[in-house]
Amino acid sequence: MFCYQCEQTYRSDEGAGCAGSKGMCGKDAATSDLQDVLLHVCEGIGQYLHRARALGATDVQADRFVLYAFFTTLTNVNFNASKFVLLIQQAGEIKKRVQALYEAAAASAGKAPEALAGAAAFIPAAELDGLLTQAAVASVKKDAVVLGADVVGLRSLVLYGLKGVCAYAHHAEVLGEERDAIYEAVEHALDLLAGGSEEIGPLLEEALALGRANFLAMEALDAANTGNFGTPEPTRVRVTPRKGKAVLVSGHDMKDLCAILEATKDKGIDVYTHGELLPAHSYPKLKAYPHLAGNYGGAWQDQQREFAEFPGPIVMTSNCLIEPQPRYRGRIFTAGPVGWPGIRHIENGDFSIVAQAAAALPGFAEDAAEETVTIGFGRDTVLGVADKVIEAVKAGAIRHFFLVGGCDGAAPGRNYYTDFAEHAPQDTVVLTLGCGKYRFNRYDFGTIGGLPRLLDMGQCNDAYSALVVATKLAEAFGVGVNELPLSLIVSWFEQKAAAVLLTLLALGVRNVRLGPTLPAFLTPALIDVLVEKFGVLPITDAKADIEASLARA
Ligand code: FS2
Ligand code: SF4
Repeated sequence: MFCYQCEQTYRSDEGAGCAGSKGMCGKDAATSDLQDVLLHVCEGIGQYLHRARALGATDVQADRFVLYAFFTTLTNVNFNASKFVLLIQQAGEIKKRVQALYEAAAASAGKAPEALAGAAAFIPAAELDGLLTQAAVASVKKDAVVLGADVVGLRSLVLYGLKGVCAYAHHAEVLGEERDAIYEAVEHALDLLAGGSEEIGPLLEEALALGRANFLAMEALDAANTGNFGTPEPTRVRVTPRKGKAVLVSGHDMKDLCAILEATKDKGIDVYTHGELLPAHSYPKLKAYPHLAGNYGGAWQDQQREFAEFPGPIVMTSNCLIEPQPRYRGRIFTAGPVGWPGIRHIENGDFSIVAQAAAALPGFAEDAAEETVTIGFGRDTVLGVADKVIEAVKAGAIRHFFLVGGCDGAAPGRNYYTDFAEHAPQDTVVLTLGCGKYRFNRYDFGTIGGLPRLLDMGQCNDAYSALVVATKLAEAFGVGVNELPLSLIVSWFEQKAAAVLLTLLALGVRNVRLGPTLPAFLTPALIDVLVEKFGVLPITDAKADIEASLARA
């Protein structure tokens, strides 16, 4: 195995990357290799889909499969080797289908179809051993000696950005929102990766194209969430448990959460959100369920302790899953793209088994003293008070906005984000999103100009909401987004964050402070490009970065 797609990848003086028998996340070598093979077959699917589309033929089922397949390979999603064997066989069948689609489209157009090599011509073995032998052709490092580290690093940025796009687009798709332009961009990127592109320029262009596609994916997900569950509104959420039977739901998937609320309705069972599902409490149709009781625990990296202590079943609907521990292995379930060997997986959105498990487990014996956090400051809420905000900025009451958002993780350097939010001066507003907020969202930040100083905008994909707000405020002030008194302090961990970073770069947002460490797949030369061409700034010290941000404004 070789994998360096996330922030916690193994690092040493000799270089970075998880290799050997297991990655830092717990992904074993066979699973990692099978994920590479699955992505390789999907690249072949993309080669045919890309050409078929140029001839007016599409296969939306194949596009949807690619989104799902890519999602399963994100960090902390699916660790189940046998699932990947099945997905690879499915991908092989879909590849045959889209090859026929392309050849028929070419025949109708009176053209001879191209005889495609590489991933398109790859035939996956039928058995596990054969697939593992084949995995070498699919490794991200396979052409490293010939291509050089910069090209391999940039190809990796494209691949990982594509994973993020696919994950967000899949979340939107299951809620009924699809964009043909996203499928077109995904097919284009797959074809480029399959073609073994060796040029820095086109690869950089592709990374930016994926950034634009990711903006569309986040917009589609925003439309999916608000269309199905209403517009987020400011909401106080209980973060301490109350007496009674309980289910805990983690991940990002609002559709699964809604199905769990339905499955447990009127049964005397409370539903708690965990991690990136905290924003669910601000959606009117979800908060209307009286048994959506509160939020439990913090960000994903603390789950082994928190899940062990939770007195009911747990459902993991997307990343980030860590190896389930014996104390809760028997009462954790996976759904959607998530999987772990031996852990029960919910198919087809039927969560009745979860309700049964909750009824059989003890639940919380007593009410804990009530504590709350306030969330729900999405684009509509913030823009609803835009006049107040503009006035406060013009009057000098609000000096600056800091968006401190992104992923959390276990790396010690992540205290930077706590320090940053804590030390942001009183005349500044802190916007936040993603699971990184758990580092500071229980602190009392007070108010400013009648507004809370900490505004929680939602999940990591609600970077869309933040971009809409920034664009509208820039219009109101008659300046560009880069001229606003706004600094972005982004913490990355996995591939969705890589996609969000590409979106910021594609939209021309400069001076994004990125940490806690820079991606291991980016070489010093590629980092120079990000710094010089796009104004990306590696984080340093929280107080120094605050001062530098304010001095720039
Ligand atoms: Fe957090 Fe993990 Fe949201 Fe990332 S729960 S790091 O996948 O997507 O952010
Ligand atoms: Fe290592 Fe991250 Fe890959 Fe897991 S996902 S194997 S921790 S680089």
